[in-house]
Amino acid sequence: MSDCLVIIPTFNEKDNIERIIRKVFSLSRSMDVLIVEDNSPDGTAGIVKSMMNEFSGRLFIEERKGKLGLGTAYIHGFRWALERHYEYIFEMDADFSHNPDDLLRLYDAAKNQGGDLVIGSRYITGVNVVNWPMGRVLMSYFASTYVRFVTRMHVMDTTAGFKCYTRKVLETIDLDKIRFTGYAFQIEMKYTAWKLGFRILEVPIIFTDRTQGESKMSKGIFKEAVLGVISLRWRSIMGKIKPQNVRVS
Ligand SMILES: Nc1nc2c(ncn2[C@@H]2O[C@H](COP(=O)(O)OP(=O)(O)OP(=O)(O)O)[C@@H](O)[C@H]2O)c(=O)[nH]1
Ligand SMILES: [Mg+2]
Repeated sequence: MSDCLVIIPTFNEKDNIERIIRKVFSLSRSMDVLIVEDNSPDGTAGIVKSMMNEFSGRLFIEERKGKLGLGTAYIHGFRWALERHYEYIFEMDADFSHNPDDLLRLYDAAKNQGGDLVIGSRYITGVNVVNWPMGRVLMSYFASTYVRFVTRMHVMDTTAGFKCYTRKVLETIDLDKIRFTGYAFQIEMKYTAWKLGFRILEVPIIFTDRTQGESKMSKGIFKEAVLGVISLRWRSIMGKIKPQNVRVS
Protein backbone atom coordinates (compact mmCIF):
# COMPACT_ATOMS: atom_id res chain seq x y z
CA MET A 1 0.00 0.00 0.00
CA SER A 2 1.52 3.31 -1.06
CA ASP A 3 1.42 6.42 1.09
CA CYS A 4 1.72 8.61 -2.03
CA LEU A 5 -1.23 9.69 -4.14
CA VAL A 6 -0.89 11.54 -7.43
CA ILE A 7 -4.06 13.48 -8.24
CA ILE A 8 -4.53 14.19 -11.93
CA PRO A 9 -7.54 16.28 -12.94
CA THR A 10 -8.66 15.67 -16.50
CA PHE A 11 -10.81 17.29 -19.11
CA ASN A 12 -10.46 15.94 -22.65
CA GLU A 13 -7.11 14.22 -22.19
CA LYS A 14 -7.68 11.07 -24.26
CA ASP A 15 -4.35 11.46 -26.05
CA ASN A 16 -2.35 11.72 -22.82
CA ILE A 17 -4.14 9.84 -20.10
CA GLU A 18 -3.04 6.26 -20.69
CA ARG A 19 0.61 7.19 -21.21
CA ILE A 20 0.76 9.40 -18.14
CA ILE A 21 -0.83 6.76 -15.90
CA ARG A 22 1.59 4.09 -17.14
CA LYS A 23 4.50 6.44 -16.62
CA VAL A 24 3.58 7.08 -12.97
CA PHE A 25 3.22 3.36 -12.33
CA SER A 26 6.66 2.73 -13.84
CA LEU A 27 8.45 4.95 -11.30
CA SER A 28 10.88 3.35 -8.89
CA ARG A 29 8.73 4.36 -5.93
CA SER A 30 5.21 3.05 -5.84
CA MET A 31 2.53 5.74 -6.01
CA ASP A 32 -1.24 5.50 -6.38
CA VAL A 33 -3.13 7.60 -8.91
CA LEU A 34 -6.48 9.34 -8.62
CA ILE A 35 -8.04 10.79 -11.77
CA VAL A 36 -10.65 13.49 -11.16
CA GLU A 37 -12.65 13.40 -14.37
CA ASP A 38 -15.22 16.02 -15.40
CA ASN A 39 -17.28 14.01 -17.86
CA SER A 40 -14.97 14.73 -20.80
CA PRO A 41 -16.82 14.34 -24.10
CA ASP A 42 -13.73 12.70 -25.63
CA GLY A 43 -14.05 9.53 -23.55
CA THR A 44 -11.13 10.04 -21.15
CA ALA A 45 -13.06 8.31 -18.34
CA GLY A 46 -13.56 5.17 -20.44
CA ILE A 47 -9.81 4.88 -21.04
CA VAL A 48 -9.09 5.17 -17.32
CA LYS A 49 -11.72 2.58 -16.46
CA SER A 50 -10.33 0.15 -19.02
CA MET A 51 -7.02 0.25 -17.09
CA MET A 52 -8.44 -0.22 -13.62
CA ASN A 53 -8.33 -4.00 -13.70
CA GLU A 54 -4.68 -4.00 -14.59
CA PHE A 55 -3.87 -1.53 -11.80
CA SER A 56 -6.42 -2.70 -9.28
CA GLY A 57 -6.07 -1.01 -5.88
CA ARG A 58 -3.65 1.59 -7.27
CA LEU A 59 -5.65 3.46 -9.90
CA PHE A 60 -8.84 5.28 -8.93
CA ILE A 61 -11.30 7.58 -10.66
CA GLU A 62 -13.73 10.13 -9.29
CA GLU A 63 -16.23 11.30 -11.87
CA ARG A 64 -18.05 14.60 -11.68
CA LYS A 65 -21.02 15.68 -13.75
CA GLY A 66 -19.34 18.31 -15.91
CA LYS A 67 -16.44 20.74 -16.23
CA LEU A 68 -16.39 22.31 -12.78
CA GLY A 69 -12.88 23.74 -12.87
CA LEU A 70 -9.42 22.74 -11.77
CA GLY A 71 -9.60 24.08 -8.22
CA THR A 72 -12.71 22.18 -7.21
CA ALA A 73 -11.34 19.05 -8.90
CA TYR A 74 -8.28 19.22 -6.66
CA ILE A 75 -10.32 19.96 -3.54
CA HIS A 76 -12.38 16.89 -4.36
CA GLY A 77 -9.17 14.88 -4.70
CA PHE A 78 -7.71 16.26 -1.44
CA ARG A 79 -10.79 15.23 0.51
CA TRP A 80 -10.68 11.80 -1.09
CA ALA A 81 -7.03 11.45 -0.07
CA LEU A 82 -7.64 12.65 3.51
CA GLU A 83 -10.38 10.04 3.97
CA ARG A 84 -7.71 7.47 3.22
CA HIS A 85 -4.20 6.78 4.46
CA TYR A 86 -2.11 8.99 2.14
CA GLU A 87 0.77 11.03 3.59
CA TYR A 88 2.11 12.63 0.39
CA ILE A 89 -0.46 14.08 -1.97
CA PHE A 90 0.65 15.35 -5.37
CA GLU A 91 -0.92 17.65 -7.94
CA MET A 92 0.06 16.96 -11.53
CA ASP A 93 -1.33 17.88 -14.98
CA ALA A 94 -2.26 15.13 -17.42
CA ASP A 95 -0.58 16.71 -20.43
CA PHE A 96 3.12 15.94 -19.72
CA SER A 97 3.91 19.59 -19.03
CA HIS A 98 5.01 18.15 -15.72
CA ASN A 99 7.52 15.34 -16.10
CA PRO A 100 6.35 12.40 -13.94
CA ASP A 101 10.00 11.54 -13.16
CA ASP A 102 10.09 14.73 -11.09
CA LEU A 103 7.49 13.28 -8.72
CA LEU A 104 10.44 11.46 -7.10
CA ARG A 105 12.30 14.73 -6.55
CA LEU A 106 9.25 16.41 -5.04
CA TYR A 107 8.77 13.38 -2.81
CA ASP A 108 12.39 13.45 -1.69
CA ALA A 109 12.16 17.14 -0.76
CA ALA A 110 9.00 16.47 1.28
CA LYS A 111 10.25 13.32 2.97
CA ASN A 112 13.95 14.08 3.50
CA GLN A 113 14.42 17.83 3.25
CA GLY A 114 11.65 19.05 5.51
CA GLY A 115 9.28 20.53 2.92
CA ASP A 116 5.70 20.63 4.18
CA LEU A 117 4.68 21.78 0.73
CA VAL A 118 7.03 21.22 -2.19
CA ILE A 119 6.65 23.06 -5.47
CA GLY A 120 8.01 22.01 -8.84
CA SER A 121 9.28 25.43 -9.81
CA ARG A 122 9.88 26.84 -13.28
CA TYR A 123 11.56 29.99 -12.06
CA ILE A 124 14.02 29.01 -9.36
CA THR A 125 16.97 28.68 -11.75
CA GLY A 126 16.10 31.24 -14.42
CA VAL A 127 13.19 30.36 -16.69
CA ASN A 128 12.75 26.64 -17.36
CA VAL A 129 9.91 26.57 -19.82
CA VAL A 130 10.12 24.71 -23.12
CA ASN A 131 7.95 25.39 -26.18
CA TRP A 132 5.70 28.08 -24.79
CA PRO A 133 5.33 31.16 -27.00
CA MET A 134 7.45 34.00 -25.62
CA GLY A 135 4.29 35.99 -24.76
CA ARG A 136 3.05 33.25 -22.49
CA VAL A 137 6.43 32.78 -20.78
CA LEU A 138 6.65 36.50 -20.07
CA MET A 139 3.07 36.63 -18.84
CA SER A 140 3.59 33.72 -16.49
CA TYR A 141 6.92 35.05 -15.22
CA PHE A 142 5.60 38.54 -14.57
CA ALA A 143 2.44 37.12 -13.05
CA SER A 144 4.66 35.36 -10.52
CA THR A 145 6.54 38.59 -9.84
CA TYR A 146 3.25 40.46 -9.40
CA VAL A 147 1.97 37.86 -6.96
CA ARG A 148 5.18 38.04 -4.93
CA PHE A 149 4.93 41.81 -4.83
CA VAL A 150 1.32 41.88 -3.64
CA THR A 151 1.47 38.96 -1.23
CA ARG A 152 5.12 39.23 -0.06
CA MET A 153 5.26 35.46 -0.25
CA HIS A 154 8.78 34.12 -0.88
CA VAL A 155 7.90 31.75 -3.66
CA MET A 156 9.35 32.11 -7.15
CA ASP A 157 6.74 30.12 -9.07
CA THR A 158 3.51 31.19 -7.45
CA THR A 159 1.14 29.77 -10.07
CA ALA A 160 2.85 26.37 -10.34
CA GLY A 161 0.54 23.38 -10.41
CA PHE A 162 3.09 20.62 -9.81
CA LYS A 163 3.22 20.06 -6.08
CA CYS A 164 3.55 17.69 -3.20
CA TYR A 165 1.54 18.39 -0.06
CA THR A 166 2.25 16.56 3.12
CA ARG A 167 -0.92 15.37 4.77
CA LYS A 168 -0.74 17.83 7.67
CA VAL A 169 -0.93 20.81 5.29
CA LEU A 170 -4.17 19.61 3.73
CA GLU A 171 -5.55 18.70 7.15
CA THR A 172 -4.82 22.17 8.49
CA ILE A 173 -6.06 24.29 5.58
CA ASP A 174 -9.81 24.87 5.76
CA LEU A 175 -10.66 23.49 2.32
CA ASP A 176 -14.22 24.87 2.56
CA LYS A 177 -12.75 28.37 2.49
CA ILE A 178 -10.71 27.94 -0.68
CA ARG A 179 -12.56 30.03 -3.23
CA PHE A 180 -10.64 30.20 -6.47
CA THR A 181 -10.40 27.71 -9.24
CA GLY A 182 -7.86 28.55 -11.97
CA TYR A 183 -4.33 29.90 -11.50
CA ALA A 184 -5.68 31.78 -8.51
CA PHE A 185 -6.39 28.44 -6.87
CA GLN A 186 -2.72 27.52 -7.11
CA ILE A 187 -1.74 30.87 -5.60
CA GLU A 188 -4.38 30.62 -2.87
CA MET A 189 -3.22 27.18 -1.74
CA LYS A 190 0.42 28.28 -1.50
CA TYR A 191 -0.44 31.53 0.20
CA THR A 192 -2.67 29.85 2.74
CA ALA A 193 -0.05 27.21 3.54
CA TRP A 194 2.60 29.91 3.89
CA LYS A 195 0.39 32.06 6.13
CA LEU A 196 -0.30 29.07 8.34
CA GLY A 197 3.43 28.73 8.90
CA PHE A 198 4.23 25.72 6.76
CA ARG A 199 7.63 25.34 5.17
CA ILE A 200 7.54 25.67 1.39
CA LEU A 201 10.41 24.28 -0.70
CA GLU A 202 10.90 24.81 -4.42
CA VAL A 203 12.56 22.18 -6.57
CA PRO A 204 13.62 23.28 -10.07
CA ILE A 205 11.77 21.52 -12.88
CA ILE A 206 11.56 21.91 -16.62
CA PHE A 207 8.03 22.63 -17.80
CA THR A 208 7.19 21.60 -21.36
CA ASP A 209 4.16 22.81 -23.27
CA ARG A 210 1.59 20.18 -24.10
CA THR A 211 1.99 18.49 -27.47
CA GLN A 212 -1.30 16.55 -27.37
CA GLY A 213 -4.80 17.86 -26.74
CA GLU A 214 -6.14 21.36 -26.36
CA SER A 215 -5.45 24.15 -23.92
CA LYS A 216 -8.13 25.09 -21.42
CA MET A 217 -6.47 28.33 -20.43
CA SER A 218 -8.92 31.24 -20.65
CA LYS A 219 -9.10 34.99 -20.09
CA GLY A 220 -11.44 34.40 -17.16
CA ILE A 221 -8.83 32.30 -15.37
CA PHE A 222 -6.25 35.05 -15.84
CA LYS A 223 -8.57 37.77 -14.58
CA GLU A 224 -9.49 35.71 -11.55
CA ALA A 225 -5.80 35.52 -10.69
CA VAL A 226 -5.05 39.23 -11.07
CA LEU A 227 -7.94 40.32 -8.85
CA GLY A 228 -7.81 37.26 -6.63
CA VAL A 229 -4.31 38.07 -5.39
CA ILE A 230 -5.44 41.45 -4.10
CA SER A 231 -8.40 39.86 -2.39
CA LEU A 232 -6.12 37.23 -0.80
CA ARG A 233 -3.84 39.88 0.62
CA TRP A 234 -6.86 41.77 1.94
CA ARG A 235 -8.27 38.67 3.63
CA SER A 236 -4.90 38.10 5.23
CA ILE A 237 -4.76 41.67 6.55
CA MET A 238 -8.26 41.19 7.98
CA GLY A 239 -7.03 38.08 9.81
CA LYS A 240 -9.30 35.76 7.83
CA ILE A 241 -6.76 33.08 6.96
CA LYS A 242 -7.08 30.62 9.79
CA PRO A 243 -6.50 26.94 10.25
CA GLN A 244 -9.45 24.64 10.08
CA ASN A 245 -11.31 24.45 13.39
CA VAL A 246 -9.98 21.60 15.43
CA ARG A 247 -12.86 19.57 16.78
CA VAL A 248 -12.65 18.84 20.48
CA SER A 249 -14.15 15.46 21.18
N1 LIG B 1 -11.31 17.76 -13.84
C1 LIG B 1 -10.94 18.87 -14.50
N2 LIG B 1 -9.70 18.95 -15.01
C2 LIG B 1 -9.36 20.08 -15.67
C3 LIG B 1 -10.23 21.19 -15.82
N3 LIG B 1 -9.57 22.16 -16.51
C4 LIG B 1 -8.35 21.68 -16.78
N4 LIG B 1 -8.21 20.42 -16.29
C5 LIG B 1 -7.02 19.55 -16.30
O1 LIG B 1 -6.06 20.23 -15.52
C6 LIG B 1 -4.75 20.05 -16.06
C7 LIG B 1 -4.17 21.42 -16.41
O2 LIG B 1 -4.96 22.02 -17.44
P1 LIG B 1 -4.34 22.58 -18.80
O3 LIG B 1 -5.42 22.67 -19.82
O4 LIG B 1 -3.14 21.76 -19.17
O5 LIG B 1 -3.95 24.04 -18.34
P2 LIG B 1 -2.62 24.81 -18.65
O6 LIG B 1 -1.45 23.91 -18.42
O7 LIG B 1 -2.71 26.09 -17.93
O8 LIG B 1 -2.77 25.14 -20.18
P3 LIG B 1 -2.39 24.24 -21.46
O9 LIG B 1 -1.36 23.24 -21.11
O10 LIG B 1 -1.96 25.24 -22.47
O11 LIG B 1 -3.66 23.54 -21.83
C8 LIG B 1 -4.94 19.11 -17.24
O12 LIG B 1 -4.72 17.80 -16.79
C9 LIG B 1 -6.39 19.32 -17.64
O13 LIG B 1 -6.96 18.19 -18.27
C10 LIG B 1 -11.54 21.07 -15.26
O14 LIG B 1 -12.37 21.95 -15.32
N5 LIG B 1 -11.83 19.90 -14.60
MG1 LIG C 1 -1.18 22.16 -19.46
